[in-house]
Amino acid sequence: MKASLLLTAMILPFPLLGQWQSIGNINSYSSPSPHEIVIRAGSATVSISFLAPDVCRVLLQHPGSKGPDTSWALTRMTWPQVNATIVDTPGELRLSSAALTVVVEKQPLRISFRDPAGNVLNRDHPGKGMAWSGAEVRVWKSKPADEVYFGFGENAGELERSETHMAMWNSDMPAYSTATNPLYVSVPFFYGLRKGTAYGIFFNNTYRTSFDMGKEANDQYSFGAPGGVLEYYFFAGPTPQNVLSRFTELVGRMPMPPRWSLGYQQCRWSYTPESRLREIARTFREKKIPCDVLYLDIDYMDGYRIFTWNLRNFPDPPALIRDLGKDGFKLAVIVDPGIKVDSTYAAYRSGLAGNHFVRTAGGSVFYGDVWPGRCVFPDFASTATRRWWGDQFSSLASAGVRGWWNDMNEPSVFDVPTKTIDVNALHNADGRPTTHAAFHNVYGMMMTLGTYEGVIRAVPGERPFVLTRASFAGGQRYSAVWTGDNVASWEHLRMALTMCLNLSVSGFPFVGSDIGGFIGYPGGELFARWLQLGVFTPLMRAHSAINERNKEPWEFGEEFTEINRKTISLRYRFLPYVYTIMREASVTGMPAMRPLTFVYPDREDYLGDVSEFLFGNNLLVAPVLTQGQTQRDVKLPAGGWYDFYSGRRYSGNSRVRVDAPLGHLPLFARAGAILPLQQPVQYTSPIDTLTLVVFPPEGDQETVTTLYEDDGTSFSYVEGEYSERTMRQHRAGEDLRIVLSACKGSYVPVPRVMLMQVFGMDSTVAAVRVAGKSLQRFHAYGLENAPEGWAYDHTSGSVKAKMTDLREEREIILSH
Ligand code: MIG
Repeated sequence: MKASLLLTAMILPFPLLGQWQSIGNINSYSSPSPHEIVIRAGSATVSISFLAPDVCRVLLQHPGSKGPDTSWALTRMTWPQVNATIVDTPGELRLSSAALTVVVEKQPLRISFRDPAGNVLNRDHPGKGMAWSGAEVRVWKSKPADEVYFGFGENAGELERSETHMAMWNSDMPAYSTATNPLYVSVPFFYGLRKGTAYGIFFNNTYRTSFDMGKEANDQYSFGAPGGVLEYYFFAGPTPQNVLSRFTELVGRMPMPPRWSLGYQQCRWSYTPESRLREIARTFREKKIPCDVLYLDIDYMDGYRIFTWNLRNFPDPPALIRDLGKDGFKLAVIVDPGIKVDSTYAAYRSGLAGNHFVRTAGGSVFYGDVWPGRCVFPDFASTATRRWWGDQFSSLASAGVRGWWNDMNEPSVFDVPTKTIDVNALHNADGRPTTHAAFHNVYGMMMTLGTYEGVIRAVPGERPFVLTRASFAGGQRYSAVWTGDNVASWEHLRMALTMCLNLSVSGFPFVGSDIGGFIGYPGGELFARWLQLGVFTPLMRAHSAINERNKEPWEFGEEFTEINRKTISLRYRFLPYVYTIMREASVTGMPAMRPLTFVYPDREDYLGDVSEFLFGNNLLVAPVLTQGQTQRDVKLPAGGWYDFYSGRRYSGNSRVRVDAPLGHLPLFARAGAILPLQQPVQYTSPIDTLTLVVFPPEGDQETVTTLYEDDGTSFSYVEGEYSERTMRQHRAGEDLRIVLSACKGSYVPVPRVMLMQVFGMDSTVAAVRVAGKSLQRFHAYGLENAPEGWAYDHTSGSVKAKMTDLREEREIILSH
């Protein structure tokens, strides 16, 4: 008994409860505007306000809090006035919008959120509620037994997080495991899900926040931080998609990445000297394995001095990059934050002269060891420093570098016991001195901001591609994320998928893992399977640690080379779809990779199994994640589904077993979808053949799919220079009617052929009419050489139609 009590005390994530001061009774309140109440309760002040009918902000200020933080995460600061009413009764205050009622009990102050029907969505724990202890803040919430949680940014464990404890503190954790926490990226945001209804909470605090989701006691959960204010945003849902839409409205969404960054990317630590890099480039082209991006890791630099070249190994970078460019490659290089202490090194000198480095509490420059030896660290909290940092990119950019890999930006420091900058060190933060304890979690994100803006200045008019290891809520505004130093194991393949999904539902759509594993050797089978998953992770990049055997896609023997070529080619065929999905993410916040739980919150069986997921709304991906497996089970959601390759139709809400031999990635298209694909290419080049693979809808439903295109590199899409069309389809009896809308936007793709492949139609189709005119009918083999026409292809059981792609609206009818 005694021993177990002691144990409980030891594992409590906070000092004993007695030291916490829970918020007490309400003394008075005011209402500075109709959608806001400000409550005095003892020495504390609580502000509750609506940003939107379904978004509510709660802010606690207590005697120990130092006022609101600089808000690093938020982008949207002004929201329209929300119609709300305030009702004051002896026992409680109610603040209601059309979508949400906040009930504040007065004695003591406890908050609950209710839907318009009065159902409680979330409530403070009656015994504790909001509390503080010195500078620490925490809130305890009631946890219904059937409520589950997901989100929380980068996490290698299960998607569902109830009964776990998590901290957020960006950390360099090579060879992490499912239990390693924290990792590189912090997103203090989560979903609560109960009986199919979701709400979301964003804890807007950059300190080392912690989340106890019912581990401490199973009737409650809590979140808090050792400093800063208790400020959180409550999103009423009721779907996870509603929650994510509002969360990303608050913290921002991803701008469109350059199209080439959605091609295959090849990295290793390190391709050096330049002859090795050229050999890699040549091998891709010789072996006809598509690839867009090659990387240089830390060894391209002169003694790890950021923004320099080792001119012995890379004597003429512009010439090298020009040659790579002729073969269709872009070059990305790594940059670390640590600047080598060296009075002959320009970046060190100018950074010191401009006072751009982090200082200790005592006011001297903070030093720490990283790759270059003794280093100083740019203070990314200050605008002037981010500008100085960004300006350093001009020479790399003018040499032709186009990808910016931001590593070690937790930041990772080798020789300090805490492995990072001292928490008492000071960031200037534009004249509002901020401790590293407060800034740590946003250090990486602000580095990516400095990088992103600097690169835009250096290469005006082009979208930057920035890739980062560390980031924070909202970091998707500036950078893609990869999941750090993983291991070549089957378990890590599964972890890669979970981590990408966790990041995706936490606001980061542009994610990927080191394909094949960073540490260790995967062998052919694991590499091939990992690459297959990579087709449907937006960032498709293979990487390897130093001193590992070569792991390029051709390094596993001829049989695997063939499989890997086919896999990477599949990604390129899917690019129009992938690009459209990224556009959707940038406009709506919906990620490319969607756990089934996120889309079907009422299906409890999806919660514990993320081995299949949606890529966009119309494609179900069921990768093989287990050694030796050549078949797998798939739990198809409701509606109809088609095997993407064979066109075989499956009824939804079913469990099917499908073949998945080594070279095969099981994919299912949603009935009603039109998947836009393109011709095979060696690197992202304009679409000359647009293929629309049509999977007819169920019954007499009308369905809509979108195709989005733009020039792929500039910002002119923001001004409307894009091409967007909807593709509707609808069965009329046995017949099928497809309507391609006129293209919206001013971007005009190159003239091209459009191929349609329509599954789910029988061979008795007698005519295909396009805009009222009958197409000529061919035998399947005859269609190849005809400029227009149609055929029934008995081999694939599909109707194939060929025509010129036009920007006008067109109706296409398949009739019997
Ligand atoms: O301390 O630059 O996660 O991708 O290859 C290791 C060398 C530093 C860690 C990155 C990894 C990169 C490596 N870096």
